[in-house]
Amino acid sequence: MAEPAVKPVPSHLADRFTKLRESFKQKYGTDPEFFARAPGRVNLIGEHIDYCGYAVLPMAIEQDIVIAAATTDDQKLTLANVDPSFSEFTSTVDAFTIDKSQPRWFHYFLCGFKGVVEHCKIDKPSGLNVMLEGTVPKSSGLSSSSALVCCSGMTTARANNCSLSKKELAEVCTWCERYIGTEGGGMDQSISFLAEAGTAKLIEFNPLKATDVSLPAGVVFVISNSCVEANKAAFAHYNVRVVECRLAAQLIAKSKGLEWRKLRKLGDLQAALGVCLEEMGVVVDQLLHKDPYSRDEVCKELGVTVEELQETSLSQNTKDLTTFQLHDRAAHVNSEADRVFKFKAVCDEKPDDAIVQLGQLMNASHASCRDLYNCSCAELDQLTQLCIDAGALGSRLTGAGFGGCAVSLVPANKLQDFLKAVQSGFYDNSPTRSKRVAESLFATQPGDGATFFTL
Ligand code: ADP
Ligand code: NG1
Ligand code: MG
Repeated sequence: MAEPAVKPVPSHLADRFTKLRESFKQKYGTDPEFFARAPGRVNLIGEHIDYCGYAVLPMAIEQDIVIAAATTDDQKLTLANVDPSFSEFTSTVDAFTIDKSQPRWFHYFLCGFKGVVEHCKIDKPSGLNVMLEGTVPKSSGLSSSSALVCCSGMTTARANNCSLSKKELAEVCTWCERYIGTEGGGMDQSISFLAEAGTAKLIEFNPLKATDVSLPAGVVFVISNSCVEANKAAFAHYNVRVVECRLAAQLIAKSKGLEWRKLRKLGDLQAALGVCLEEMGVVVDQLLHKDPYSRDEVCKELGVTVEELQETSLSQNTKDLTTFQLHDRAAHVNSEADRVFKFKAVCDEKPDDAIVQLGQLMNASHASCRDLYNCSCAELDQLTQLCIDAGALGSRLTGAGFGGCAVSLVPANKLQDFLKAVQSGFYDNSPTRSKRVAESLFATQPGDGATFFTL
């Protein structure tokens, strides 16, 4: 597979890139050598299952992170942001730390930088002057963090003349974003690199594979932001879910006589058991109880001490957890994985009621995220219901949740009425939300993946 394409700046982005180039020049006194662009994404279906090894179905959005960069020969990294609320960071290329306990914007850049330097075994990384601009709403489930990490990774590769394919970059950026502390599954980085304009993608993992999914005609996907921010690295909620899924897999593996320590994903457990998703649902119901598990019970079932449990299964910010919800998390993952394949099948086969079926799958996904995965919030539940009342065929939270955006499937001929109703129902009556309505409520098309732009 090819490296990210190098293209001239397209005419519709000319003004934006001219401004970015001027900001760069003002700060550093030279022109940038190149621009890198990595998009955010909206996940249409398949939430919180990538880290369990299951396929997901996202598309890239127009909003992105763009970096103007130039190499330097002084081994210095200078990271500046056009948004003055993100203060400048400087360091030498080999003397920085990524502080998981206090994630700052430049730590995401450093994740991508460190990942590529390690992967390509670059002895003496080139110094870099960077000016960054982002349009992905932050901490809103549209993956601003991964767009930033991906943009940094590709910038670092190019600055050091390392040729990495889009797939390699996706894989490197998946593991290196974990330096910030979140144990993500790879959906965001994969779609940021592998997206193509005009098509959503089924993303499968291990091995990484992206397959076109052609969406039915006559409908549009609309994003609406609940305006509740949820920073995934600053709080443990995200990793708690990852760990609960891991323990669910390990407890089932143990009771089935499998080597449980090696099994870390529900998808791998399913493969080891050689059962289909439906049968896997039965296994989950039979072997896990609905009440939360105490840490002592988990240790007893696995036959380990608390210290061993921390070592084998928990992460830094989840090591002190004392209760785990296992049944409901595994039940969500299992049913959500199934909905992804159903969604893809409806898109491929396009039955007469395709759009109605897609809407129903999205609604079921939201209900499962809300009731089994507990990753919605009151504002998102209100917003998705309002979207349905305003004419959407389906509406669900997108991304990690706990706040952030909903995605709704809307008949194209009802789009204007839909936007009006959601604006008046959710945004107009709140001064903070109404200020942000333009960037918070918009229709979106499947966008292109990461590219370099030349001056
Ligand atoms: P998301 O759902 O958007 O990926 P995360 O909580 O994972 O949310 O990441 C959000 C963090 O990414 C922000 O707190 C900030 O540190 C960083 N970030 C995102 N966009 C930008 C930007 N334009 N400039 C600087 N940092 C950004
Ligand atoms: P967001 O909400 O964009 O940070 C996160 C994860 C994904 C995936 C989704 C939930 C990272 C980088 N991203 O996305 O891998 O698990 O939540 O489906 O951890
Ligand atoms: Mg993120």
